[in-house]
Amino acid sequence: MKRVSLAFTFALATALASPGAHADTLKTVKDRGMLSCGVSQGLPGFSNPDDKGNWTGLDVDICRAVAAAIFNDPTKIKFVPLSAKDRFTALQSGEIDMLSRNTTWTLSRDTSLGANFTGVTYYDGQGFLVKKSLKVNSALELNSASVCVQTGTTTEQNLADYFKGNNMKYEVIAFAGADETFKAYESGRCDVVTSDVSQLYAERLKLATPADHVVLPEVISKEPLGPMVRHGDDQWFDIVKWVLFAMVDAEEMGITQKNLDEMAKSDKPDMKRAFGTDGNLGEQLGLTKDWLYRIVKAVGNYGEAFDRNVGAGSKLQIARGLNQLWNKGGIQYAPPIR
Ligand SMILES: N[C@@H](CCC(=O)N[C@@H](CS)C(=O)NCC(=O)O)C(=O)O
Repeated sequence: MKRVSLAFTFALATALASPGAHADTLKTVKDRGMLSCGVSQGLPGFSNPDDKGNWTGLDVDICRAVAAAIFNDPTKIKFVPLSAKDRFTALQSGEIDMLSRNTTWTLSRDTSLGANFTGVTYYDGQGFLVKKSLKVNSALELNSASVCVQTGTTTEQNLADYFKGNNMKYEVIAFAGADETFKAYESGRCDVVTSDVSQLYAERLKLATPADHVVLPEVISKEPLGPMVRHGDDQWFDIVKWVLFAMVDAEEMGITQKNLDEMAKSDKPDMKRAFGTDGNLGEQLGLTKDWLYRIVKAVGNYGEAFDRNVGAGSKLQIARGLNQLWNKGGIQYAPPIR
């Protein structure tokens, strides 16, 4: 079954990723007057709608930053909620201009899906969530456990690798959506649920008594999460890539949503380049000279977006950890704006 769907995906990717199929995405987006951005179906901290349909989250802010850079208006977006399984076809078919949905960058996704990852918005890894009452302290104590997992994810594959690699038996109980997966776990259909650690923290908040559940210490994989665009449009690839870099570089340069107007008056050469008061770097991307100003005004720098959505200023309370800047002990690093 799995093989059939992979072959099908590959054929579809090849058919749709033909050069020129969606070559001028920037023009398409401008003509439409709106960015179409693929997100999750609801994951607090990353992409989550409230009861009025307003989306917030770190992944959502990446979409908003791209819209701000193009339209100087972060609301010119149509959010398209996608399951793990459907996310890539939506990108391939042109239904969305970019995917910003807690998606792990892997070799096969970079190649056979006909897509490009534009960077890493969140360095994650896979973990396990169990009920405290189970009295398990380590994933290595999970031999013979039943495990709830979402289909169409790297999670499913890592789970198999981890149990095989540690000579442990397990029973998989797989679901297409996150809600079903976590409801099944909560109702006791499985002993443990596995997913990217950030998503475990997010989903735990939705459980009846979050404090009854604990994330085990093992992180069993690398899950670099980032936005994706289609192959075949280098300008669009550059735009989505540099919007994230602008957010990371802005943090490194000390440019914040609050001090933006002050910083924009700076005489320093790197500030003048970033704000477009010297040179035309934004225009080289197909945007405007004030592209970085627009981005930071709309969503803040990377650290601000992180804190507000998943970090210290959010309900998730996730530590910066690996997602701290490279010169502050983490691995977030953006090439220079010059
Ligand atoms: N990062 C992994 C997992 C992504 C994933 O879909 N995780 C689930 C686990 S919570 C999720 O986000 N579901 C939300 C949804 O289906 O809307 C991948 O790219 O395959």
